[in-house]
Amino acid sequence: MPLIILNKDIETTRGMLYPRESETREVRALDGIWNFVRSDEANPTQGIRDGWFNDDLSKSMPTIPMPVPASYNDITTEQALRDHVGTVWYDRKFFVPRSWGQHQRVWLRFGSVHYEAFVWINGQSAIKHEMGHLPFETEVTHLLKYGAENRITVMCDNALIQTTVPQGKISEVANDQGVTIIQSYTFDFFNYAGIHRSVHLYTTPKTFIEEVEIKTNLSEDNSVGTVNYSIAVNGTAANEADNTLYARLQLYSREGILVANATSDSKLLGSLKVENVKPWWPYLMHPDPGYLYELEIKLYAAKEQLLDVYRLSVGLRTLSWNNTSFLINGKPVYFRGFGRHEDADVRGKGLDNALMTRDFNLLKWIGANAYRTSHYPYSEESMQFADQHGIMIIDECPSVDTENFNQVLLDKHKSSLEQLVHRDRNHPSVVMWSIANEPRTGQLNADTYFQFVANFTRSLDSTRPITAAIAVPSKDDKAGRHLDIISFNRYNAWYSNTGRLDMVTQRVINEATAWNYKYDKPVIMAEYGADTLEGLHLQPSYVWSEEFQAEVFSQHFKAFDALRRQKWFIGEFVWNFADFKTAQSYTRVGGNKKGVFTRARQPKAAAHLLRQRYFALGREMDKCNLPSDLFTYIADVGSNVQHDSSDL
Ligand code: BDP
Repeated sequence: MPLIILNKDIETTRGMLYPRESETREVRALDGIWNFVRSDEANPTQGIRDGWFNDDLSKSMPTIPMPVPASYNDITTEQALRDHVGTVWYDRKFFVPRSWGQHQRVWLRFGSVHYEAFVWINGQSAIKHEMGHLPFETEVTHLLKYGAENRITVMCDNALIQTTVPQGKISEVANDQGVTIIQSYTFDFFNYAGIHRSVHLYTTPKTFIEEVEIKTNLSEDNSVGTVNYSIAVNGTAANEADNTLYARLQLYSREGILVANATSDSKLLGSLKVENVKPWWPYLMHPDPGYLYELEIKLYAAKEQLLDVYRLSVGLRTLSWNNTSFLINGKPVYFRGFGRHEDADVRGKGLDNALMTRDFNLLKWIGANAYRTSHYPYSEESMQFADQHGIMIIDECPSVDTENFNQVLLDKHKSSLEQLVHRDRNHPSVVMWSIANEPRTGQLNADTYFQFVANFTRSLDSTRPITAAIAVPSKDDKAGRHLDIISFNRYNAWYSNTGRLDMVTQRVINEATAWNYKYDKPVIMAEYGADTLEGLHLQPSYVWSEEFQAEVFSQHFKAFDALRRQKWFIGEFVWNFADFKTAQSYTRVGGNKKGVFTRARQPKAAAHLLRQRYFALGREMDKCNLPSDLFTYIADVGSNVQHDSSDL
């Protein structure tokens, strides 16, 4: 009997604007070295029962130093910590200035903790949050000691079960010492855990700008832009009938010139009109991609009393789609990009600005214009980078390999999308929502389940199309009809017909065509690739060698070019940008090696090939300039055979 799934309401997130300093706000990061303790796996709730949050962890047990942000797994040399299942504890002290205790409010915000977090301030419960990769915050004004030292304690639980997003299984199995607890999961990346992104304290005035939602539009000829805004306020001044609040908005160009201004109505809604607008364009689609304006929002109470100031970047662009194409600013887009991971040695999934900056430099070097945040939301800092550099993002929620569809799971899945859309809705770089990776959409319940998930996402944001990366054969799939764009993952010559380079091109063409035939929607190949051990060279090419990866790509390129002639094929995404760590398995040599870059972010041979293709596509479609080092000089072989950029 199929399970009956109900479409229940999901609570909406409040606030969550990225913490920014202004005339009315201060921000302080609590990043650094915290104290850390691993709980006994057999007794994960001991710390709660014994009240470990009531005093410094180090007073009752030995602690070790732990960096924040970082995954804790690879910081020490202990296997027990790397593979730990269950709870761990962090704490640290910090001072709060006396001045923060007057006329303002203080908020505590986590960029993300994987998977579940429990937070105390000075021994008092502050907030609980379930779900990795997404921010959460709470007011701590009443919990802090001003002009004095404070303590923050965090308990983090990495256990994944059938009703978490993503799903996992915990089992007790016999080992040589008795029994042990095993965490298993089907997804193909290491279940890194801990305080993964920055922890901030920030102040706001008593009545402050809590929400800003931006939607942009362009006139048909892209010459006039509109910024529609809606602001929500938190604070008692908002409730006083005689105190009408209003906002003044000023939009500045990148050069700091005021280009539009407006005063809101009392509902704090309105729009700004920008003449001679510079639209936000993707990288290589325009000579000046990623153009951002700065929107300054000033909140006033009656009699011109300035309450709060918040600034955010705004990119003006339009998105539209139909059953054959996806357009940005009225121009059809062809995606050339990657599936990726937030992953690095030592840090795991911890935010690292050096790594993030290197990754964007590599994306631009290789001529990519997009990536999918496979298989969970990436850091807010990386979303800001993507805005600035014109990299289009297919923004994915943490649902991966979802199966055994049930009501609790559906509610959490929807909540993950609610939190994601709420966090990322103002980013021009976000051009599509991905509601799942490789869900088991052949199952009967998948139809209703994904209908609810897709429609729910649409109800939150109707300005972006919805996709999911599907791996079941198109004939079995029951979710595609609820999507706007079909993405499929397939590993020809790797998981199927291993090593057979002669069994790639036609199969890719056939499968993409079958998806389009079934749903009459645009199609993207969201994953293809081959594991490649850096430095392994074998000629003729052989699986795992650098030669093989390049040839697998090349066989796909032939298919993509044939498909591009059918207008509905709109993108190619290599799996993966860089090598990454996975759970231990005999199919993985130190992790998944399908990276075009190594885990240390150096190119494998195929990176150079991919670079030539991505720039060739940019040249053909968007007339982009080619980098001078795209082709290496080989020989002066005469005027009719030139192996340089003029061949394009
Ligand atoms: C795909 C998954 C991805 C894996 C990849 C692989 O979507 O997460 O890493 O396979 O096996 O099915 O390399």
